[in-house]
Amino acid sequence: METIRVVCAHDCPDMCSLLATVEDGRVVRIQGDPDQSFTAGFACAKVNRDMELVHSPDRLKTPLRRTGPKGAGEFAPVSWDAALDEITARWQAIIAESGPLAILGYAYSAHQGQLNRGLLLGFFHALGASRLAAGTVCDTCCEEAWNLTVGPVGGADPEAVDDSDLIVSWGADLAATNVHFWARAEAARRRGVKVVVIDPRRSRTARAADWHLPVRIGTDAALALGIMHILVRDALADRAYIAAHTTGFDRLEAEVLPRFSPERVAAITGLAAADIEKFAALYGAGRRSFIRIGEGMTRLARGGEALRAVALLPGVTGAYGRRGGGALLMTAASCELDYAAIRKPSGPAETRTVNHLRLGDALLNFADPPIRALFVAANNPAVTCPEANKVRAGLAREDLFTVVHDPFMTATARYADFVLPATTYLETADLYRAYGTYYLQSAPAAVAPQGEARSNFQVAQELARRLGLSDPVFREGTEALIGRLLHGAKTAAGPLDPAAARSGKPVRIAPQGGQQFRTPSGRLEFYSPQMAAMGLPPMPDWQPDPEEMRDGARWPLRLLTAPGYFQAHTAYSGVGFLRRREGQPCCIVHPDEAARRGLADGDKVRLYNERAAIGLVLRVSDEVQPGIVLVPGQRPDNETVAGTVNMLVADRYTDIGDGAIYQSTFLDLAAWDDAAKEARP
Ligand SMILES: Nc1nc2c(c(=O)[nH]1)N[C@H]1C(S)=C(S)[C@@H](COP(=O)(O)OP(=O)(O)OC[C@H]3O[C@@H](n4cnc5c(=O)[nH]c(N)nc54)[C@H](O)[C@@H]3O)O[C@H]1N2
Ligand SMILES: Nc1nc2c(c(=O)[nH]1)N[C@H]1C(S)=C(S)[C@@H](COP(=O)(O)OP(=O)(O)OC[C@H]3O[C@@H](n4cnc5c(=O)[nH]c(N)nc54)[C@H](O)[C@@H]3O)O[C@H]1N2
Ligand code: SF4
Ligand SMILES: [Mo]
Repeated sequence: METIRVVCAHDCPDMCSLLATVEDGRVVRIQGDPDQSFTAGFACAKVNRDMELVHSPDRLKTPLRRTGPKGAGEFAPVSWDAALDEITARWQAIIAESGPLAILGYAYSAHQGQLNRGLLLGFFHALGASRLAAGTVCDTCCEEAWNLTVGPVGGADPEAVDDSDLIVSWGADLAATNVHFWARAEAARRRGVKVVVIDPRRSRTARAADWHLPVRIGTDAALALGIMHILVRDALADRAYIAAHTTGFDRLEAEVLPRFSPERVAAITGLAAADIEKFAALYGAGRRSFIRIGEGMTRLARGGEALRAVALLPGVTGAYGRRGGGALLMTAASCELDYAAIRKPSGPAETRTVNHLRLGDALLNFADPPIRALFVAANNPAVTCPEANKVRAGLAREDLFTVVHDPFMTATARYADFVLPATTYLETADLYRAYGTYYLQSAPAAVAPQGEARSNFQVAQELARRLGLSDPVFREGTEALIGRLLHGAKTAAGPLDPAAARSGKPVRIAPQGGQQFRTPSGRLEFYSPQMAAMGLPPMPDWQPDPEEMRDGARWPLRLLTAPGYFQAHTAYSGVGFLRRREGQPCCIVHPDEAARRGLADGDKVRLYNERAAIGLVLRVSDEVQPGIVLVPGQRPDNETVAGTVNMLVADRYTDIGDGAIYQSTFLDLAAWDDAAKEARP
């Protein structure tokens, strides 16, 4: 028996340090590493089961070549050499006829290691293929809005929450998605610090908090501006901090805030004016109030504006200047590795880009040249991408040559011409830096690749070799490539010591002192000249969105989407225990909405709009308010009654960052009709 120090590579802000116990080449136990102070002692409920993910009977064992129609999931095993030779021969023929832009590499974040995530991107960069504008399904809206407000720099250190005097979880279900931060927040509560949750639904986090403000979906900008209105009115704004560290507050104060009286904000947000007053007083009294900003409020048409307004609040009270105060969206921007060495080894500076969330559109509508070859890794767009039916129509194109690299036979892989078995992170070595905490750590593989699985890293190098790409990064080993990443590396804690980074132990890289601002002015920007130049409103405001108003008039319910507790997208669907713990894929409505339709808890229901109809099991609960249907997680079709939630979602962009607008989806609900099984409107 051996214990190996590893790092959790799932897409999660915590980046836990883990101990893997290995016996006879098998992972038999996963625990939190007690030597890392933030994630100390425990892994989450999902990763505690990762031995079952690594050794799942559902793992792909060999490469597969399609034998049936696209999407049917009929395949026969082939050798790696045969698969890679045929893939590269097809690509060479496509490049000869249509150029490299006819190829799209669609690789994302399921392996958070810098090499396993980055080198596939580097391969497609060097090839000059159409380039993925990645992450628009996830965080580009919130990230860009933060960058335009605070600058490309990490937020408050989550460990500083030990010094906070108020904790606000704004649009984040911390008990599900950020469990180690939540553990710290709970410890603070035991010391008497108040925890407030601002979320349209009574999430697990909201239930455990001191106070839950059930804000109406998409109205956070109005709430934040209303709080600022009261802070100004009651002389709770820190004028010295505003003068020294911010720009444009005078204009916001004169031109925007007067319109956000508590009464108007109450009408917009659905909160009581008295509660808005009470929260503003609490926030204004806090010297070190910590806002953990989630992505929830940004997954809708005007999400960028919402994030900007919330991220400006700690500038009004000066909380940004004090340890334990401020706001945390992400931390990654403060860890400056030489990412380009891996992700952009060579290749044209500019090529055609494909927005991650518009894969369906790219596959169906791009011309000159059309996308003729698609390579998907660490991503399951047939389920997780908006307009999932458009994605599938694109994947079903007979003239599209598709390769999917994944540890499991996913809904996307079923459409592939070749499926390649991928390792999981426990079978790979890599260098990690967190995006929700200030840590960096290298880690070895815990066990050898299972079956014939190969890592993203290895596949990138083998494809590059076969295509004659000569960049050294496609020949070097992990140690050499980690050296490239660390070259000149800077962190919020100063220059990075390469020996520490390679030691396999967690390295803390947290900033000291107050929040830094990396905007063009070097200040927190209430008024953003950059945004004015981009044709965007330079100051946050709140207005109804015309398309949402139109769809809201047509359909009685609005979609609320939130991460599953025992699932993260589809990444754990290979673990039977977690599937059962998450329960049958469901949607949740308020008792009034169920009664109005004569529906009861446990009924199979049809969720539909002009785009599609899907089938889920109904749960009835007042954790959501009337007018909302909550669909937790993105469960694949083989688990649902029919279809998957993103079939209902449009591929429109958010106001900032071209992100996904899951929650600008409007729909209705009816009893499921077994006779009409198909997922059609
Ligand atoms: N309706 C709705 N849709 C959403 C969201 C939402 O809130 N609501 N959230 C969005 C967000 S935040 C995100 S990030 C996306 C996530 O969307 P995806 O990136 O598609 O996420 P997963 O479903 O987890 O797919 C990851 C795949 O990678 C595979 N995998 C795991 N490890 C490796 C590896 O090392 N190598 C390779 N090659 N494959 C690996 C897994 O088996 C899995 O099939 O979904 C988005 N979609
Ligand atoms: N267990 C689990 N953990 C995960 C994931 C997962 O799927 N499952 N996904 C991982 C990934 S890829 C990511 S990007 C992160 C995602 O992390 P986040 O997107 O920050 O997810 P949550 O923390 O659940 O925040 C979403 C919350 O926002 C609320 N919300 C929705 N709309 C609004 C609104 O208009 N206003 C306000 N105030 N709140 C709103 C939802 O009800 C929900 O509780 O989590 C990561 N961790
Ligand atoms: S909390 Fe996040 S980082 Fe930690 S073990 Fe779970 S998924 Fe991994
Ligand atoms: Mo994400």
